[in-house]
Amino acid sequence: MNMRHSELDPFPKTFLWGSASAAYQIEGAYQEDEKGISVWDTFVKQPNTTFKNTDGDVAVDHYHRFKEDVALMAELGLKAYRFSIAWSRIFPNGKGQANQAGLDFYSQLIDELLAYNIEPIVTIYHWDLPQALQDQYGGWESRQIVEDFTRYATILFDTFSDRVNYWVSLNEQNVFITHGYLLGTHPPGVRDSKRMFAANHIANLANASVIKAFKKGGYKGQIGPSFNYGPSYAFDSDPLNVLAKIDTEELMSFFWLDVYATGRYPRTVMKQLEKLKLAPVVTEADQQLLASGIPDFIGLNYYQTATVKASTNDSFSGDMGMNNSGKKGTSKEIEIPRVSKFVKNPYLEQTNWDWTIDPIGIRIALRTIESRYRLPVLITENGLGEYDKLEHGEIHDPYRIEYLQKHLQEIQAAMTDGVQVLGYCSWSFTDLLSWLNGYQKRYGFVYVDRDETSERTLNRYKKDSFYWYQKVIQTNGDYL
Ligand code: BGP
Repeated sequence: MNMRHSELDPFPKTFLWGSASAAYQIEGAYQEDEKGISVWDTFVKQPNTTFKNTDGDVAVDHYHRFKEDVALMAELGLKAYRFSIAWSRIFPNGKGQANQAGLDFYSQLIDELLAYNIEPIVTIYHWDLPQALQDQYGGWESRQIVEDFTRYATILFDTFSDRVNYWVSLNEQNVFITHGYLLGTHPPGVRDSKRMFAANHIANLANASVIKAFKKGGYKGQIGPSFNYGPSYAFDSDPLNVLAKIDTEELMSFFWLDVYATGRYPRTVMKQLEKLKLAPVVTEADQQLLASGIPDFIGLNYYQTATVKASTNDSFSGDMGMNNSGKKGTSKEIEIPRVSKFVKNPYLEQTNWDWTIDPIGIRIALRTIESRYRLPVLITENGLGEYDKLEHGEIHDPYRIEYLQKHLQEIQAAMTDGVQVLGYCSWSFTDLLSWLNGYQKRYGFVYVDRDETSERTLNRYKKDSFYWYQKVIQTNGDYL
């Protein structure tokens, strides 16, 4: 319902005001201290895979500057910080003997955070699979990975769960699987829908296996996957378009969320996949594993919504025509054959990368998760990627403040509605490497002086949004 600001419940005292990052996008030091090579280290070196061929070899050098970065987090007043662990720092070859230097790095980072009372939220997997496992058995296409991923996660639980209370199992399985195996825009660059659904099922098993191991091990704390969920709207009340909206959400969202939260695939999607001979092999033992890996919370990564019309087209081009250049209006219309065509929403603005800006969409996402699964939600990503300008040591980013403020107001409204939200991690804390969009698409509260062509000084500068979020946290959200 429509609520006035004065009618909103205050944020709970325990609300985790946070911000987020991922190892490959910030750390750099890609070959230091025995770190192994990941599939991203390899993929970005192939020409034309990323904007201006950018890579994360140095990224924003967080590996060497983490103390400076954590001090900035403390100055901002963060209550939580979500980061990911690079699997290939812990197991350079994906398995075998753990690398002490890798464990030490994250141990120091966790201690540094705790020294400032910042709650670490640890993502176990944010896309940087050890290349060795890709080479040995095809990574996510082999069931062997279930065991290796579980062993890797268990080492992390054993080493850090005395200090870590929140764990994210897989980050955006829907994104790394569809981009990696259908669109070919992420490693391993495959375009094959049958292989995609098979790899996706294995990733589901790995996710459930790690959650099961966490629960069985009796570790304290909570665990859940982070999922990139943007609700879909029907373009209008034409029943065909409303049906297209339902089909789109089942195929693009509930196909994952249902498995996480209930251990079962949505029947409607599976039936279609079986007809098309695209369904993964799901055994009785698989069903049991999925049912025994139900998370404590759903991690929500929310950026935008989609608006759809029905599609009558038969074939899929496999070309999403994404705008990775930051030139507004250059993305192509996406169409899922016989399901839906993605169209512009006349009510909503878009960013320079053609991402729709829709604060109410996050409330709709939260409400949907609550009514469908009744699980608490930890917002693990939300933010605005835009050009920022450093002038005389300052960065004025009122657009980012407006974006974050409106989304947080809708989150507060969703909580007032009855959704259980544990916390909010903006994307991102410092500027960082955007996987396919280089360094010019900036998300941080902290500007980092580097671009696609030069590492420059890598100095950090606080943006206006830094001071704004500082006030929001100081007042526990009253300032919103
Ligand atoms: C999510 C990823 C993040 C981050 C973010 C912004 O999908 O989990 O790692 O990159 O999106 O996306 P982009 O960098 O493409 O703008």
